[in-house]
Amino acid sequence: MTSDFKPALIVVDLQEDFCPPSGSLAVPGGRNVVAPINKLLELPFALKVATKDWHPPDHISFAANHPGKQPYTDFVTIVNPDNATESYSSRLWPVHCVQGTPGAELLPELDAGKLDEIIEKGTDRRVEMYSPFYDPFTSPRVSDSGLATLLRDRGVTDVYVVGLAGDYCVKSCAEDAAKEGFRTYLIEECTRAVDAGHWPQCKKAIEGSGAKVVSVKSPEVLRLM
Ligand code: VGL
Ligand code: ZN
Repeated sequence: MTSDFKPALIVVDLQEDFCPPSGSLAVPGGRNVVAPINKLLELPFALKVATKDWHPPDHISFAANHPGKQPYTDFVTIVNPDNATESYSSRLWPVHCVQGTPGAELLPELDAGKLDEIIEKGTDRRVEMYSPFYDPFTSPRVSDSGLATLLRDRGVTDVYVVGLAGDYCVKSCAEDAAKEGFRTYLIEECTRAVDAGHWPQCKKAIEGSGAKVVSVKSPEVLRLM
């Protein structure tokens, strides 16, 4: 492979709580992405990273931490703890991926022995963080996982994104990777959405950020074989 092509694979949040049969925030068909992702892990990526949603029990995104609010239906306004003029509205979720619990484990059928790094995200109780890079605030940023620095330090040029959930963390990962200047590909067969009906709209937003949504049979993937 030429030096102007150093591909990284980012496997987003392939954790028990995002999968049937017992995940608290199970994404329909979530487990079906493991087999094609294990095939990708055989390919000569320069760097293979998995991310884990890794929340403290009092995380702001859990409906249970907001009396009277219901998961999937209610939203809260999240204010930047360091700059009250910045805020965003964010969906509330069932309790999921609490640090150290079985639901936060990577799926056992994932070929985790092939991973080079595991990045934890969503660790600051005060902010939602779908992106494995950083939270949505900018001045100042509240939480940064160090992923952009890791990719740059390793000389990565191209980022391939897969995992769960397509319409939340995978989408944010692809958008931020493109924003950080990496050629970015989201491999469509290797993700599933929380709301499958919103996926076409999500794809447009992802492509609008400069990332490409591709198939496992696309030239962008085949060039790795
Ligand atoms: C995710 C909702 C809440 C994800 C994480 O990994 O897509 N979605 N936390
Ligand atoms: Zn989460």
